[in-house]
Amino acid sequence: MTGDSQAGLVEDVLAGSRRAAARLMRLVDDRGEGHEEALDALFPHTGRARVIGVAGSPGCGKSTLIDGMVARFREKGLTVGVVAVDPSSSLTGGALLGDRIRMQRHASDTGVFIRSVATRGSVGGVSSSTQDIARVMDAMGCGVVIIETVGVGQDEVEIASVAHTVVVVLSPDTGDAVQIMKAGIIEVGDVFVINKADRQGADMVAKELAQFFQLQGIEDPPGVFETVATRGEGIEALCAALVSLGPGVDDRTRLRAEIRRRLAERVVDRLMEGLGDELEALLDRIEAGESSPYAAVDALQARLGGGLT
Ligand SMILES: Nc1nc2c(ncn2[C@@H]2O[C@H](COP(=O)(O)OP(=O)(O)OP(=O)(O)O)[C@@H](O)[C@H]2O)c(=O)[nH]1
Ligand SMILES: [Mg+2]
Repeated sequence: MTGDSQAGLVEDVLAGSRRAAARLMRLVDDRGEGHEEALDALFPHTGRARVIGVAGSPGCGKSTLIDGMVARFREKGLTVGVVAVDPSSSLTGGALLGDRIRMQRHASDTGVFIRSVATRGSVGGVSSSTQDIARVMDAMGCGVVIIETVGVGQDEVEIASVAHTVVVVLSPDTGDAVQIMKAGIIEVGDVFVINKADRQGADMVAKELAQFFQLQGIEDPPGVFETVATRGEGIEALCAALVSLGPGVDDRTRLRAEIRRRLAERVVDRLMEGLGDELEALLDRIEAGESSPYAAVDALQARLGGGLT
């Protein structure tokens, strides 16, 4: 893509074009040529959207809940972006997408933008693409961006650095509460939802959660909402709370963490690219026991004239 057409693309995104946004998101997700420049150009126009992370075990009802949340936010006149992080789509080629995203009723609404991304084995689960796509939605004027992440553990912990507010969804299906507590997720949850409140055991989950907050000596425990996402019950109260909540982590801290991560990624990419064929030779030597990763980094650093320190 030429610089010119890319600048045009960015302009169109800023003007709110859905087609341009879809193209840019594809470029970003593919890490295509010029995506970094495009993101840089968008960067000053971002930071207005309220980013809400929705995390919880597979099947706890996140997508169904988000579907209801989208409807509520739309009623309030907000445009909404949804990014569904799909850890399996790198394997299935996104074949499961239709099953995962239960938001079809919003498909024809031009005030709603839904996009799925693969995590591609990113360490923290929430891939850089996710954050970048959320930024594109932000730049195109979405008032709210909701990020759905699957799994328990790292994914949710990283979501805290991306989202203003993290909603942790539990359900009475599987010893969910215990699992979540083990994974250290409590710390990142600004709001807790016990979904599938129509099922037996929901009260038990609520009790366990309350006990946990008490045991931890948390004086001002986060809000806990019971929902039946399939019937849209409890979602209004949840959304009202989300709107009234201040950001969980202060904006500047989060922004700096994001910039730091982005810089680190690019530095690593550039260095690895810069090594070119030398990289394979280096790997050969380390594999043969003639060098070590540490020695290799020292040698690289020396070559950069201390430029890494
Ligand atoms: N009984 C009951 N079932 C629900 C409720 N919410 C969601 N479900 C059902 O639970 C199943 C999973 O719902 P999803 O919304 O796809 O859950 P998810 O957490 O997004 O799932 P993954 O994206 O695969 O992790 C579906 O069959 C839903 O219809 C609820 O409140 N009560
Ligand atoms: Mg889902």
